[in-house]
Amino acid sequence: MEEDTHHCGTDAHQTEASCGSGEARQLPEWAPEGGGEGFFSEVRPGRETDAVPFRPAKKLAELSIDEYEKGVLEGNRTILARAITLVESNLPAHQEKAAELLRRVQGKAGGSIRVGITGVPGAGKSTLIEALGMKLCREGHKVAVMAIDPSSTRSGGSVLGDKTRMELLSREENAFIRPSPSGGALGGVARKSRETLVLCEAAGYDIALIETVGVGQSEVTVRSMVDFFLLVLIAGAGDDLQGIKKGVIEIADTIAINKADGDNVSRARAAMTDMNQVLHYLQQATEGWNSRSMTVSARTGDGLKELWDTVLEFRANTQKSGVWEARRREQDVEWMHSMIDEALRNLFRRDPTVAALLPRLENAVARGTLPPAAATIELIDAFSRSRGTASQSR
Ligand SMILES: Nc1nc2c(ncn2[C@@H]2O[C@H](COP(=O)(O)OP(=O)(O)OP(=O)(O)O)[C@@H](O)[C@H]2O)c(=O)[nH]1
Ligand SMILES: [Mg+2]
Repeated sequence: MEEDTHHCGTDAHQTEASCGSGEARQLPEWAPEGGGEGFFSEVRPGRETDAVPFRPAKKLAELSIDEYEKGVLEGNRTILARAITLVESNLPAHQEKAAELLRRVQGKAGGSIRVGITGVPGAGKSTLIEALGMKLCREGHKVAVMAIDPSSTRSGGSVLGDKTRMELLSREENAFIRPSPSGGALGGVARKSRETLVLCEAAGYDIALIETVGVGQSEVTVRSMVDFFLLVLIAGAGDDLQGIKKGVIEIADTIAINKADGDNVSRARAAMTDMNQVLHYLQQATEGWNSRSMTVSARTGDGLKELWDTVLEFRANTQKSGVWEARRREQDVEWMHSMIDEALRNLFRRDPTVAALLPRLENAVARGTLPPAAATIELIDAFSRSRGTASQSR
């Protein structure tokens, strides 16, 4: 083709060296000496061509709120996933749209059993969620799986929500897996997760399984958004409490001793007995419910039926006593307060007067020339004045 010869290098010098059929080929510098004609590789000059035009990835058309609402309520997984992305976005325009969407679908939410699952890394939470999730899907449920992992911002990706660890479930039509949002502070992650839960429920998911790691504060956050709280432990790792804080045991409605399979069964049973004794002396995590310990194997499926029966028994009991509903109302009020805190913090941080004043005051506090309390008062006053509501406190 004429085009081809024409394009063979823009540099005339190089073209001569390597393009003409009778010329000596220019071999790469690592070519073996004496490789001769039989040596396959050669250096060719780059060539410009428009044969394969560069196509930027197609941007998804933005959906209207009506489209989001309809898609979510119809249980459209693609739109649900995009709605969650909207909720997770930190852009003010997205946040406004997300808030409107949530307002519209909120009435359709609330219909799931919300189960929080915590435990030390490697206890088998994800494996348990996969096994339990598959069982529940087979029984006709729609299962949403979420993860709350505040550390994911640091590691650059969610560990807990790792889909590769839930291979079967991620291919299951009635399951929806969403990794942890990477929202910075736990407060931000928690808000996004609560809103994701609302969207999943509005999309028809009747069971929500929320995984979190049992170290730090995240388990308390998860407790504040679920009905039933499960702690997953394993036997035989030396100290049976495995670095789990006593506080986590105190808020667990059930403790599953996982990996009760193979030659680990008797150790798991012994750990279960120990835990039952511990639980006996603790206050009830949920009013009217005696927390219990049981052995399970996420690998073989042993004990999973008993575990889910316990969740159902818990729901029946607490719904009858009113504790279930009361807890949800409390959680909503708590959620409102945390949203107020977040909104106020954002207003304060984004206020131009505060932003202008802050570096100087921070500096003065750091040098020790201004007490922190005085700096705070000055900032809050400046903030109040700038919002047109001058503080009357002084
Ligand atoms: N023998 C046996 N191994 C299990 C069982 N459940 C999980 N495992 C194994 O334990 C390891 C950790 O399991 P995961 O499900 O990833 O544990 P995790 O608690 O989700 O871990 P993190 O998400 O890292 O906190 C994997 O190698 C699993 O195959 C079980 O019931 N029996
Ligand atoms: Mg996991």
